[in-house]
Amino acid sequence: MPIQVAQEDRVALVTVDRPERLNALNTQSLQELLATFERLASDSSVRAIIVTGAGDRAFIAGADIAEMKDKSPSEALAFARLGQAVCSAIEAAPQPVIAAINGYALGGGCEIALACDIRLASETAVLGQPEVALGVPPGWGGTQRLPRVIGPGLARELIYTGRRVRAEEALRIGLVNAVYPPAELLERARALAAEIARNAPLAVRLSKEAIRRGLDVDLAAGLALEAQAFALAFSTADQREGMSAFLEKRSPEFRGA
Ligand code: CO8
Repeated sequence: MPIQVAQEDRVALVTVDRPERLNALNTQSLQELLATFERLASDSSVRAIIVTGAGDRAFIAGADIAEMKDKSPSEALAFARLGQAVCSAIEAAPQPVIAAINGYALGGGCEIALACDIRLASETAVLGQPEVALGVPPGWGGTQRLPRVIGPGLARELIYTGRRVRAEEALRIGLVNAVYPPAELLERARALAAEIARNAPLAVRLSKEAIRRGLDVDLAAGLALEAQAFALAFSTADQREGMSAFLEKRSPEFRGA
């Protein structure tokens, strides 16, 4: 199975496991990834998700070029839509998703990382959108999410040149949040996921949704979304628990309700 899922406490670890292809995604692995995120979305025991790649060389080296090469335009459209559906499922997952980028994150691999809420990289990570060197534009959201993450000027440069970016530069331009030695990456991702998992899950979920939907609308509409999310939280037991615990000087016990 190209996609492995393990759960420890309240954190799910999703591993793309095709190391002999540097974890490049073919149709089967995309379908499994989509099914995995659909399942995790409705699993309230999961409070945060980490995505990483098997082995020590690659996060995901992109779409599987061998499978893609002979596609007709209509087959390519279906393949683009499948990859986009995976990215949208990651982006819309109720739980925050952390990309632990343990090596190459190129093309579709960079696009999967861009769909995640938070990107952490190992010192060996290499990111980029090399599609134009293969005769195609990005197809799984790179033209849309990269400008939203690093700004349109740099995104244009990276997409038009196909230039690869190493971890330190990725950190400088805001493409990743932090860089760690390879041996520490997963441990750091787990610690971050655990920190998120300690908070009220519905409040985290409402925050994620307000940020995601707010990025696609103007400020006034975004603020209206935020006010609605804030009000909605006041219908939860966790709001009462969180505020009571503060006033009673104790740790809250959130139930996700
Ligand atoms: N697809 C298929 N196989 C791959 C891929 C890939 N993306 N990447 C690596 N592999 C395979 C290699 O072919 C090789 O196989 P073999 O051992 O049989 O020769 C094996 O993995 C190991 O790779 P290398 O020998 O090339 O390892 P190197 O260390 O020399 O190089 C690189 C590592 C730099 C990562 C190199 O493998 C590389 O450039 N890979 C391709 C990266 C790339 O261009 N990715 C973007 C692909 S396009 C894309 O993702 C578009 C997504 C949107 C699609 C839209 C739908 C139509």
